[in-house]
Amino acid sequence: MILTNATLATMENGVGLVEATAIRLEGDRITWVGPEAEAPGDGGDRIDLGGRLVTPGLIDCHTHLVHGGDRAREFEMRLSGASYEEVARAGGGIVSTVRATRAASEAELLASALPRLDRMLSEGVTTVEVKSGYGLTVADELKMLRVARALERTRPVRVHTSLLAAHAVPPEYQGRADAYLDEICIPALHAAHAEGLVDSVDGFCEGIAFSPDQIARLFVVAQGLGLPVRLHAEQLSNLGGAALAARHGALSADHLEYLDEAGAAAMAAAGTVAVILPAAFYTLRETQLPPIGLLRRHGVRMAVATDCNPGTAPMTSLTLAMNMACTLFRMTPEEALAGVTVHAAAALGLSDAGRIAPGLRADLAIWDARHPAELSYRIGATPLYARIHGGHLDA
Ligand code: DI6
Ligand code: FE
Repeated sequence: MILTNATLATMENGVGLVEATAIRLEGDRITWVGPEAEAPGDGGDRIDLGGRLVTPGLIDCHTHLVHGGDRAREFEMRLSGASYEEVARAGGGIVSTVRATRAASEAELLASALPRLDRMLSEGVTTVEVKSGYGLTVADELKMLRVARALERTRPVRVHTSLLAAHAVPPEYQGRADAYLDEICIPALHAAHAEGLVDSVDGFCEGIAFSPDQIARLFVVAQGLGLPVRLHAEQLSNLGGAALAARHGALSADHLEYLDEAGAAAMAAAGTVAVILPAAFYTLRETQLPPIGLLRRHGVRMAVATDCNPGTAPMTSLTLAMNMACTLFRMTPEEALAGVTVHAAAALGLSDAGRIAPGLRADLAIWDARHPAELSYRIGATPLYARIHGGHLDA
């Protein structure tokens, strides 16, 4: 297939916008990119894009897409004044999704995740990260990861899985977080790894979840298995989670509203990507802004993701996350686009996606737009024209 008359955002050296270009795709790879006039004349379908913008397929690098139930009632509670921490301490929050997820079969979890995934694909997403973390038993964490893998067999999308057994201490281990780590998280990690279900290991480092020492214990086991780590850090308070993640060579540290200078410097030194999650900030009506200027100053790469989850981010729109990152956090539209392409790929440790260049995967989004700023600018309307995953144009 040869795409002609395209305006490319290659995401190489910044946005890298070039007009009147052509791209040749063979199998699941991009094999040639260059000026229209030099486009190879050999066979294949030629598709004239009429000057439309082409970006790498979007990458949503932080989601809790697979989960049981919903939390609309908790939304109402918070509207009448309860804080996220109060809801959690009252047995709601993450733990109520744990009940619903444990009660659901793999088939039920898959069926409830697919409509959410389809909404993401309809906005040009070609790779999605999916976390466990609502099972909190060995069997239920593995069940969630199997469903995440099944998504990839059911839809044209690449799935990266993260084991997030260290998401919350379940009621049966209340006050015994270390025992939960030893008896559930670490055995779940070994079992999931043995089944090939886990691409990276995540945790929630927070007063209502796990301490830095506990997360460090888990990370040592992950690294022993050769698995990369990432961390929900500095979301509600500063426990030094970002620096801890960086010390373990984490791919990413995520949320980061309460990140300080030492944390940013540690992330920069380790090459850890900052994953910015504006939907959770918005839903919790947080007022502490993530320190975007500090991250820029230290040269920390910033990704942007939906955090799609039933509690703090009931959102499937990655382009709305881009809009929020710009409007709420003052990221630029170019930073937002890098955040869902090249830097999101880095957050997942992927070197063959997130840019447009020969040799990379043929994952592309084609937009009814001429300029990248249009993707962040619109609210609730995504100008996707077509999506290409692994060289296949969606029907
Ligand atoms: N931080 C979040 O924003 C989500 N998980 C986390 O560690 C919230 C998950 C939930 O409330 O269900
Ligand atoms: Fe999250």
